[in-house]
Amino acid sequence: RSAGRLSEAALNRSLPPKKEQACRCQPLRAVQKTMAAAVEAPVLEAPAVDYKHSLLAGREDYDKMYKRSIEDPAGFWGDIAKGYHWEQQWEDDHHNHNFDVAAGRISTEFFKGGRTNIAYNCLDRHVQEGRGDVDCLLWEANDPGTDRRMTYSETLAEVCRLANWLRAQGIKKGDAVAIYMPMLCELPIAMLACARIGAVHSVIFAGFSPESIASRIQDCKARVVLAASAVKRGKKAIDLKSMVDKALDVSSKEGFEVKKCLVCHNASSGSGKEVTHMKDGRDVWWDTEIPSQKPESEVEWVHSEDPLFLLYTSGSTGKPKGVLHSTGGYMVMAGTTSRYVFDLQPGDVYWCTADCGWITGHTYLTYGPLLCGATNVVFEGTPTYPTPARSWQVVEKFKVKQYYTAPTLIRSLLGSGNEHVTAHDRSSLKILGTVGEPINPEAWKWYSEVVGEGKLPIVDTWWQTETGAHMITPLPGVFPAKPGSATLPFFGVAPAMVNEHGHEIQGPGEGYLCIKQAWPSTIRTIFGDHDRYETTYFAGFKGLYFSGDGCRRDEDGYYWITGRVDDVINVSGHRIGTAEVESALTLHPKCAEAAVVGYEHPIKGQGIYAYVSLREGEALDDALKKELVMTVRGNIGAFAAPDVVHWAPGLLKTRSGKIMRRVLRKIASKEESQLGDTSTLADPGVVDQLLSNRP
Ligand code: 6R9
Repeated sequence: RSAGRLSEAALNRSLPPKKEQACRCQPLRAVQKTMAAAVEAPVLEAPAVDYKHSLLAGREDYDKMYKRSIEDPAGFWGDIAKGYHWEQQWEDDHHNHNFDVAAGRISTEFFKGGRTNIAYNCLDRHVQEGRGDVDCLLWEANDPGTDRRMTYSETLAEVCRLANWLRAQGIKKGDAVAIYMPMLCELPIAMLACARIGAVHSVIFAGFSPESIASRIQDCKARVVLAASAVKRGKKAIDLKSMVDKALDVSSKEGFEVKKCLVCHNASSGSGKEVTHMKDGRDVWWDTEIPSQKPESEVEWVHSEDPLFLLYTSGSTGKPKGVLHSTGGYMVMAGTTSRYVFDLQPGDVYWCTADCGWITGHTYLTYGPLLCGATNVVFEGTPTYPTPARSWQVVEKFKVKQYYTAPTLIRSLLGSGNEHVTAHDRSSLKILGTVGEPINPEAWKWYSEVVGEGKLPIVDTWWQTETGAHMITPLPGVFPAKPGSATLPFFGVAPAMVNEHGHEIQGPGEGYLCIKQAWPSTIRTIFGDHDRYETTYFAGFKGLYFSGDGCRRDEDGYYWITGRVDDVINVSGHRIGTAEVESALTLHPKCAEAAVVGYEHPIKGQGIYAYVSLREGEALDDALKKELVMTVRGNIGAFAAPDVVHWAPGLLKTRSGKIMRRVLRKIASKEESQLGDTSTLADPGVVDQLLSNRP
């Protein structure tokens, strides 16, 4: 076995048999436990905030609109969609969906027959309406002191130049283009250029390893890669181009050739062009190719259901799934949620700290805010560099009005001293948002009291890569918040809370979180594997989309998300499939088998806990631990590196050979007094061994 990319064998081991029941859920009992813990935690009162939403007068407005959105989705979304430019009107019966596997192919259609272009709606529309001189992108480099402003007109011109270059490479509507870039203005520009010509972008977070890049490029067959030379994150300079080079070598050996790689030289990384390796005939520089292109380019009018992008995300089994979103519905829901949840209006300075490599950066950095004509902060660095005050320096500098971040950042800041926050003028802030994982009451409180001085609404937005846009979320000033609750469903979203038999629970209670009917930005398919799409999301509970999350609903109908109930762990708001980490670990020649679970981590939310059993005669010393961690970093990316490696002489299997993850989770979270029933274990003695050799 080479230390190469995930071998077929390794992948197959973790793939479910076809049509296996989708939900490898934790039993509701386990879910209820975590929920009980959440409920027992002191319930905080949210301060009454004085915020006037520009579109909704209050709860009654919301109730009325919500009711119509569920009863008449075609009419509701049709009216909203009129606010966007359509080159061709959609048909009268534009909205259809089937969420029931027994009734045939799972499908969702919105605005069928309509033709539009999301990049046109993000840029040209504003320029034509006289907002060309409004700032579109405000870029802040990793190191303070370097920044860049681009107006809507300038951004449009840059997008057109790149669109022309892509066309010159033979990229046409429907072709995939891979993007591996840090947070430079060129990243949203690259996404918009693809959208302009109808190409399907696949952004790969610039932290994934060459192996991960290679498998994504090959899965979507991207012939062109848009990349950057390097990036500095905090003090650390990272050579990104060499990662791409390795990925393209791997692909090439496996018979897939990328024809062109356009490389953006990132001067803020501190290194000159000469240190970047460029392969003759394949690699070209952005700054020699793009400036000479024409600043206008024809718009490709695409059908509403034509694909817009692919984004790979981890599931509970197998290799990452290429989540596919289509154009019209995604556009309307991205724009509408941005407009209502952030109350975004043209010219508002808005900052989302997410990277475009994840869904939040797609919907709430590139598309949603630009559809609203907002001024978007694009931040290259880490929000705690050079000091924990950086976020608030940037807020003060650009006069940010809406700030959207992840609980993990809030947790890391709250320990580093309030003076970092209070020393900076935050009077421009009007709305604070969070996303990515459940926010604990302590973090909520600090965000509200210290950052918001008790005066700002907090929007705790629950959604997923698959949902494309906010699903359950507060609307500022419209209904009262409860710290830790994502509150109520957005327009068009019909949640269902079900028990393990798929029966819907009415009123207050606890269960698995599903959605009953299609919303405009519903995931349309898993690229290249519609079967897996149906099995993963729709086969578990009849007629419902299953989110993979557990939730509780209180007497006011508010939803409290309790986290994943499948084998997906959420590390600093990043989804990681335990199966992927296990496959990577077993690539190490000394590792016989691995089982990975999540455990509570004070900053990251969840940490990665890896149990490994070794080949005959091997012992787990510090050097081997390091090698195992490096194997994961090399095969997936640094963010998936296990926090704990625990030597397991046996992996706690039942007599039928199933790993008892429930017990492994308990041991990882040091709750050995609550191991529960272990009588079905093939060798119950392993439990004691595991407890006695804790790392
Ligand atoms: C947008 C995004 C999705 C998973 C999701 C859930 C968790 C996201 C949350 C939240 C509690 C919130 N999650 N937002 N949990 N409260 N406000 O993060 O997409 O990367 O696909 O992750 O994240 O567990 O299922 P994605």
